[in-house]
Amino acid sequence: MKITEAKLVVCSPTRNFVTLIIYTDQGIYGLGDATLNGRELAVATYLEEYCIPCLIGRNPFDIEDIWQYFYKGAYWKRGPVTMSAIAAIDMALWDIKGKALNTPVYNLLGGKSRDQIMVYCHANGTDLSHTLEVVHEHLEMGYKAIRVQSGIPGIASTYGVAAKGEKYEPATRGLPHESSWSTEKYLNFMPNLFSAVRNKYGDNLHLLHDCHHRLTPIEAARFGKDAEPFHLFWMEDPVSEELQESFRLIRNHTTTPIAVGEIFNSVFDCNRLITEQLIDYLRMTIVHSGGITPLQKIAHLAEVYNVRTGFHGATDLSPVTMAAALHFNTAIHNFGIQEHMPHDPLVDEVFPHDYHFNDGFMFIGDKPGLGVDLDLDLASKYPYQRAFLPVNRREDGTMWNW
Ligand code: KDG
Ligand code: MG
Repeated sequence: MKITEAKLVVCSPTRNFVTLIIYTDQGIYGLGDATLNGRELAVATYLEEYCIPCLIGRNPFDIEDIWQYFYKGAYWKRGPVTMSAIAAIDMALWDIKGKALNTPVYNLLGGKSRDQIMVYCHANGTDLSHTLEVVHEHLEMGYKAIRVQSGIPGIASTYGVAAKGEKYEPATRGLPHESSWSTEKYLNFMPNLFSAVRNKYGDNLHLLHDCHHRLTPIEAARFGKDAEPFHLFWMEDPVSEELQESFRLIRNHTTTPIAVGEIFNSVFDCNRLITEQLIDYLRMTIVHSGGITPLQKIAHLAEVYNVRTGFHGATDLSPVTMAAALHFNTAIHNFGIQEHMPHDPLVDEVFPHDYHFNDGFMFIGDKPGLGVDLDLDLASKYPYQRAFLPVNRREDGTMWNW
């Protein structure tokens, strides 16, 4: 089998997605997600200019060699743009291989370790009582695990919270929105929120929270200690994660489990976190980490150190990534949980897929390959529109992590 052509589809059915389609001489094609929120065209150009010409004529079954060709062979290793581009190629090749062998991708990754994938959803409220209402709505939908984010008294806007009645979406059209931040107000408020959720809904619900990179290590240690009575499933991204040893300090102070990694793109972002057992859940995602091929190696390393997966699954990852993640989660032993932020129904129409949600779990179908397609006609009706993630400043105006 030979790769004959590859093309990119950049579309915006409510939000931007970049999709790579690789075609072969046997009529089989594969899909890969290349979406990097707020930087979509950088990845599209990288693929178009530097990767696609080198793919033509290659045997799509040579997944490992093709991966190394684009990783080692580029000389300029790592980084989210490069790794998202390689991920798209890698996903598409696994899709092709599954279709060619007439089997779902999970069978190529070791077979089924489980039949259902526990997911967590987002309950975002403008204030404490609104958040409690939204938690209730999600419990009614059957979710067993819920991430709670809330507006904080005294801060105009914060991560993860939309205006009342609106759906939260990280990127917005126009120039970047500026939000403001107070660590003090946040740290004082959050334990009240967790306490209110536990008082109202009891102990069985898995409760999660995303600090979104905003604390220092000692502040994160306080956060984790204050959260201990409410036994969170995890605290996510407590600190900015460039410095892996930060997590040792947090770890030394608290038993609240730690999840990190949605902005990682290589094993070298998390090797110490894993081998020194400084975290509990790895949040890397297939699209931003170079694809299924390297993540399989990372997950196997993590298994040795009792670190489980909890892959990123926000709306900026397309249904192609969700399908790939569900195959992956089905196969690996050390699966923990999968994030589920449902796509707009239009996105599901543009990307028809073979997975579904029911009563707190996701189920992958048994179509060959990844089991996801792209409706090219429909996609062409929604052209790319530039959008940005917000930026964040402390109350005195200092730039801070968003
Ligand atoms: O594009 C950025 C979002 O995907 C990210 O902010 C979402 O933190 C996030 C999460 O946990 O889903
Ligand atoms: Mg997050």
